[in-house]
Amino acid sequence: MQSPSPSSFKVNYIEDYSPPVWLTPKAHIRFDLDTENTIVRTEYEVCLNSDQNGKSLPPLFLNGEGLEFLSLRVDGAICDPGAYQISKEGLTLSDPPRNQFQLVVENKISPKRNTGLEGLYQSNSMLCTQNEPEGFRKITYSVDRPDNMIRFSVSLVGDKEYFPILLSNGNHIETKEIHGGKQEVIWEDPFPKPTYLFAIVAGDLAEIRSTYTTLSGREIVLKIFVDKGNQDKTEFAMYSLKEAMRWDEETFGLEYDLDLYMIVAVDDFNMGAMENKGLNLFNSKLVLADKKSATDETFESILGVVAHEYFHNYTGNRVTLRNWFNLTLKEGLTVFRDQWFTEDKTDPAVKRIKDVTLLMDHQFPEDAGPMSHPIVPKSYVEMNNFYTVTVYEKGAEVIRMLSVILGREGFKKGLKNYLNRYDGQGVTYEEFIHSMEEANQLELPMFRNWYDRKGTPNIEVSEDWNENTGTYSLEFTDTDKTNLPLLFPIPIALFDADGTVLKEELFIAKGFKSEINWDGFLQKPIASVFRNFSAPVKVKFDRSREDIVFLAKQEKDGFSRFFALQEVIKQCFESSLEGKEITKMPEVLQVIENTLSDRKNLAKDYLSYLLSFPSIGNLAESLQVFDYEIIEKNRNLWLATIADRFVTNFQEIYEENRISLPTQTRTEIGKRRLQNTSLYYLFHSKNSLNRLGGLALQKQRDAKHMSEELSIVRLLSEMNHELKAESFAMFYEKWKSEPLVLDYWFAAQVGFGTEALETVRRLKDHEKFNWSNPNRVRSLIGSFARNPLSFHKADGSGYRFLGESIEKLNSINPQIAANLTKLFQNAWLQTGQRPTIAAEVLENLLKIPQLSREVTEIVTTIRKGWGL
Ligand code: B3K
Ligand code: ZN
Repeated sequence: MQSPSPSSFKVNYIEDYSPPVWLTPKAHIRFDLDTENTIVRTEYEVCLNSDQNGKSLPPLFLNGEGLEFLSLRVDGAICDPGAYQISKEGLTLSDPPRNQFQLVVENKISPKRNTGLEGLYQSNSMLCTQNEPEGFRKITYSVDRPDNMIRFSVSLVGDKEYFPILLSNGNHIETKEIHGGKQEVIWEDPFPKPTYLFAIVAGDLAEIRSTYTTLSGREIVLKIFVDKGNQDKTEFAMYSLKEAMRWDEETFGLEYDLDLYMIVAVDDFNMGAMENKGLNLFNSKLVLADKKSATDETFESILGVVAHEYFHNYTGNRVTLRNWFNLTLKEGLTVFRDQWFTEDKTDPAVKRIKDVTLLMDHQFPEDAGPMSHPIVPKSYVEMNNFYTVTVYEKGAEVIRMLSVILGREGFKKGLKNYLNRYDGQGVTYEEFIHSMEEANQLELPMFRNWYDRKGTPNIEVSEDWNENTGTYSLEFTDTDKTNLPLLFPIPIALFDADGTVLKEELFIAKGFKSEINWDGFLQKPIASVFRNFSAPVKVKFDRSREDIVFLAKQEKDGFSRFFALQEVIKQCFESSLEGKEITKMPEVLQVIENTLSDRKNLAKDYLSYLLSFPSIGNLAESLQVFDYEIIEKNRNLWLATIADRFVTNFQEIYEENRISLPTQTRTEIGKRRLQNTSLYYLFHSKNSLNRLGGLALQKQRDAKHMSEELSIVRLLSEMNHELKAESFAMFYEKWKSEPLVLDYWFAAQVGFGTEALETVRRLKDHEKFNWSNPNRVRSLIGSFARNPLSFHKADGSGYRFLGESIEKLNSINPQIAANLTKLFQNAWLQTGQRPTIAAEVLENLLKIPQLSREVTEIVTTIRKGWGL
């Protein structure tokens, strides 16, 4: 994203970075907690970062936003008002006394009025914090930047009845009773950390306790805190935490470094979770789960996110960032670590399929649109806008490339080197790559360009086989020769016609053109390139469809087989859009038939992916065709053709998997997915639709696992089946008192079909909907805007509705409003009046008085990208 300078908002540029002038190596904060008025008293040891050599001391600036200033003391003496200035951005002490001194500042905040959920805020009856990236300045005055490392101690004072539980980072030091029914709890964190990792929690919560013994024999106490009544939904999160702890010890030799690890579930939370040192805060939807109320996808997200936050303890917390431009240093790396963990704990091919699908469906469009930015952005107005799929998912792909180039053992050596060298410091991606190179004794200069180049590279592949000499060669061309040259790994396999692997090789492409060749081929081999999706690029391989069909049947790499199969479908689908007859496209039926006949050799979960038909959004993105209604119409035709042709097989698969145990094992998860996949096709078969409705409702009624129950609700909704209203009503009756389950219900009603606008308008006034809760907004408004058939309506009604929602949210929660604004990014690619109407909606947003920095930046960037 190019961050333009929208009106009065300041732009931060990477080249302007300079180290902090003043540091605050030690802080003691006392909170007098109250939902309406909390008093914060912060005591800092302040020191100059570098020796000023007798020159006069520079002023000290402390960030502070929306704080009510109360008092300032320097070295114990109260400052008179002439000695400092208070502005909208913070506090300036013009004339610091020495290069080292003590400063005490007092201010007041109101957690209750903080609906943006950044800083200290209230969620139900609990008080909690979210400080990354720049929320700390909404709590107290501070040098609020990640390269200022602080040793914190905290004293929390609160009413014992309201806030029996008072938590912060590190170790619990003591609890004291004080007069007036209050208590004071003191915490101290031995590890220096930036402000963004600071956290407190106060509330009347239930505690679930367990222990974990490290490989070296230390016992760590693990605690999960939830609202009372939810204790029985934490088993899976606790299990996930222990698995993650063990995995990081076994894989990287990393052992947890405190004696206590805490997770708190919060209902009102802007994102998934937050890795505060020793005190992770989680969106409750990523902690609370049982088989009746959570889907298999939710269980897997819990596993991945609990692990992700835990892994940050080293990659992020112990070694942190020098500045926010380098966010991907901790996020790309930690996403890669959590992906690896889940691959080890589940099925590596399935996990890779899910991760690459996410990248292609969300990151590729971001990188092709107005918000495209390198994984290290060069400027930002509001850092919260840069927690993007590019920084996270493409960032993880870049790290993965290193692991392919160096091998997993070489990667482990490199990571150890990095963590040892930079422990306790804030660094950049340069230090990371250097550590990798150093540990492996090699140099990868061009690799660094991945951090600066935006857009998805297009790589053209061509092959050549010389019948006479037996030479077979592959050439790789990066088509954008004006851009920065790259280095990327290409694992290659060459097959003979029987499916035997003749050669397996890791080729490292460098620069704009690279070539590799082999001798001794009496017949042309069939090549599989970029196996397991080895680089975040778009590959165009000019080859026969026959070869792709071959790979869809024979490739041994699970991901690449899936990818080839999808490629066959997409190519044929594209031809059908051009008006060619489906019956003339036998390859799709052929590869599906092959998969079906091979099914006993394949894991159930994996098989369900091989049999899945690409979504409307995925087809649109891959083929760059944005007429969603035409795509939907053709897709339904294809589904019906496949369903009719293989109806007996799908019935068999359904029968074989109809009964599953409600447990989270690979087999049972696979069975549930196969039930859904086969039912999905059966519903598309022309003959069985009506007969199946009754069966589906019965299945919904009898379901023992949320994945079974919800899949019916979704299916009937997507089919616009006459029984869908009954299905929604039944679901609601059963779950009306469980907000997290109702989120599935909201989403299922607006996520499909062309008529979701009316539904979303009705549901936004539903008694269970709440604009202040990010989970509700994401499931209702977000799901609507991700339903291309309704959001991109030709008359612009979908765009207008989203515009109204953004306006409403702008004053409640700007971060959530900005995230929704991003969904306009591809409106420019649409046909008819759509781009004009989208542009008008965005222009009107700019007219809102008090438009937040968050929304302003996104609107301005999109408009600029559209040339407006
Ligand atoms: N680091 C947090 C994300 C913070 C988002 C701030 N808008 C969670 C994570 O990525 O682990
Ligand atoms: Zn993270």
